[in-house]
Amino acid sequence: MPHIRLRPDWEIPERLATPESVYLSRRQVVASLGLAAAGLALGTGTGCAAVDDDPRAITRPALGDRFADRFPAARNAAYQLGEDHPLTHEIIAAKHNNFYEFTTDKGAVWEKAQVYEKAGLPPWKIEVGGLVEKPLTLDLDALFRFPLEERVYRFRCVERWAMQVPWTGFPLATLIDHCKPLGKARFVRFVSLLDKDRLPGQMDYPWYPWPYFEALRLDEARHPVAFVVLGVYGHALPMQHGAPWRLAIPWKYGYKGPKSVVRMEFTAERPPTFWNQLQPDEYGFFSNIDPAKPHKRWTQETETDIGTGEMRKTLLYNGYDQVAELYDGSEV
Ligand SMILES: Nc1nc2c(c(=O)[nH]1)N[C@H]1C(S)=C(S)[C@@H](COP(=O)(O)O)O[C@H]1N2
Ligand SMILES: [Mo]
Repeated sequence: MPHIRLRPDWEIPERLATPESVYLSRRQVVASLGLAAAGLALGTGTGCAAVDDDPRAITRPALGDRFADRFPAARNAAYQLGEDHPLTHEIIAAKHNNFYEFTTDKGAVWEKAQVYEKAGLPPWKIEVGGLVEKPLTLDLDALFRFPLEERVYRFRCVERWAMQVPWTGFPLATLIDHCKPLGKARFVRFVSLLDKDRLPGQMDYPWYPWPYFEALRLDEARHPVAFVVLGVYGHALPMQHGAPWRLAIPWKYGYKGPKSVVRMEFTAERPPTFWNQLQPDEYGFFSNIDPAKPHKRWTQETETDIGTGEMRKTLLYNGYDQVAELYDGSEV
């Protein structure tokens, strides 16, 4: 099987936003380990015998056959895309990922994720706390019990790459109602998996404030377009897309959709978020897709489709105009 690597020259990694102090500490870490020269050799697992290049292995659900009977789910006709936005090929989407818990190399996340997943996911629970009637814990059985539907969504990373994928899941509003937040809750915070002994990115990049954390204003999280994702392309999620569940908030840049979530918390105050905390002038809390709001280091007027390579105009809210009702224009 030839090894297809998608590394286009238009790529601008989010990691270039890493503050200087952080790079400095990285150099110190590398130097102290005497690994500076060997840095590249430690890179991806390409060619490593443990990685299975078979397309079925690349897209295999991280939960194996568990919950296979929940898929495929009926497509919701209200969320389809026109011919100008063709579905991205499953393998292309599966081999071009941002998931820093594995690696900052978008073309190698799937390999690292596969190695991790083969050793088994930790026992999965979702802890729900903060301003709720009663703190609760959801297990995977409870999560996969909600009625599922498929939605074809646009996806847009702040780095200007875009794709169209069929997610399977249910509205985030359904999950929020299930958690019974108190009236004074105004935000909801999500925390991703922490596994410092096994997740290569958490071991290799100790300067990031692990685990990954994101948040939404509660009215945004309750908007019908905000989606809990349990599957993609008609089956449960492979690890690189954020198994066992992640969020799809298609009118915001990709980093507002945390993967492999283990905790939800309802708060009255706006919680800090991973990228906003690292670089507030480049990654706003709201981060709504807007061609008229350039990133500090590049324009956001255009985007490139990772499937077709086509460059096209960025749309306000990524084309999800129905969310405009949430905003008064002051959000950054
Ligand atoms: N936990 C976690 N969630 C994450 C990220 C991450 O590094 N860690 N990256 C974000 C970014 S920047 C993007 S663009 C999307 C990528 O999703 P995909 O790889 O499934 O396309 O995941 C988002 N969610
Ligand atoms: Mo991203």
